[in-house]
Amino acid sequence: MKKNFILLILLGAFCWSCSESTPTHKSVMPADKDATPATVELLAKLHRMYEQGVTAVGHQDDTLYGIGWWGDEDRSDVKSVAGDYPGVSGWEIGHIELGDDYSLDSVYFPRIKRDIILTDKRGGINTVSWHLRNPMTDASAWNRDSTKGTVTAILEDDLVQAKYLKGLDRVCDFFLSLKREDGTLVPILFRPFHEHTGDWFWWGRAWCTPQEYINLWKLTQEHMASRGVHNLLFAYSPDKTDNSQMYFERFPGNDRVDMYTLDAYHRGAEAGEKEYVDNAVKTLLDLREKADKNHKVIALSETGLGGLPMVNWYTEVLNQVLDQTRPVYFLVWRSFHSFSVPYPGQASESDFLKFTQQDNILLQKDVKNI
Ligand code: BMA
Repeated sequence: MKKNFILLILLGAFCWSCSESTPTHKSVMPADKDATPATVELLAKLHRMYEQGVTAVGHQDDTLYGIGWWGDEDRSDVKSVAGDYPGVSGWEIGHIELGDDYSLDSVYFPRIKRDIILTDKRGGINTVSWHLRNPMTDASAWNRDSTKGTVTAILEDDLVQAKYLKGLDRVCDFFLSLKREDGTLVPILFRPFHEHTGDWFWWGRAWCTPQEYINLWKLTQEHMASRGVHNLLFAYSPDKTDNSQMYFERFPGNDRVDMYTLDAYHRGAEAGEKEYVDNAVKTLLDLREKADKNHKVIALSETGLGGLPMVNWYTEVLNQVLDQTRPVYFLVWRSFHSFSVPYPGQASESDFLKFTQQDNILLQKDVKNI
């Protein structure tokens, strides 16, 4: 009897510690408390991926264009080489805030909308970035010194704020237009004001205070919610930093963020390999520790080696990062003026195929089934 009693106590303590330290994906809710069921399910899927230690392949503008083609129906360099679309598809909506018909990357918005809906239907995950123009000066997202003070102006100057919110309304309309066949909305992983630890965008570190950045995030999130947009998960997405203090310096809070993600590129081919791997591993391990405490997941939201001058980059370099850190996805940028996924005939083709055939690397069908 006494033995059973002790066993019961031990079992109880064990279960209690499990529920304390590893809440199941079912218990994790999006930052948006009114998130749609599909958005809640997308977050649950990301947590399942995290728990299972798998990583989805991601590619920006994957089905829009590639090396040697533009605008073909449902073509994809990833699919041509690896047999399936990427698990995560990234899209860019810069210039939608202006009311333009096409993006800053010259893609018509109806085509982006079509491909997001199609990706979702096939079971893939969609993520969106937004290189919006400066609402104070009308200059591009990329910083000029004259853009200093833009975030302050959005927060404090009624006219600039009204212009920013008018642009944001167009973003809201776009997200609210992404409908599944049953009329519910496609869930999106939104990555606003990314790479703000650098100073190349007008929302960057050099041009506003931490509190101003956080207030811009809040203003944006609250305005979108007030417009009825509830199909978003929010990714906090700094560029590579020296330490996690800098990473979290402008963090809007765990109640406003669903994922900790990192943009970190491999530059300089062989010469830059160690720096890239060491920095990405260190940062992602730091993020994992914090993510585990705060019930978040981590991702490598932008990465790649432009032009793939190292033929076995995927199996020999990227794998070093992924094997040590297991982000839920990595995403390489668009195949336009450069490329970080191979295309048929390119030298890294067989390496990429070998890489994607690993059990813990997911393409679209794998993501669908998880
Ligand atoms: C950058 C470049 C630009 C592009 C921008 C937004 O990294 O690829 O050409 O306009 O991303 O997609």
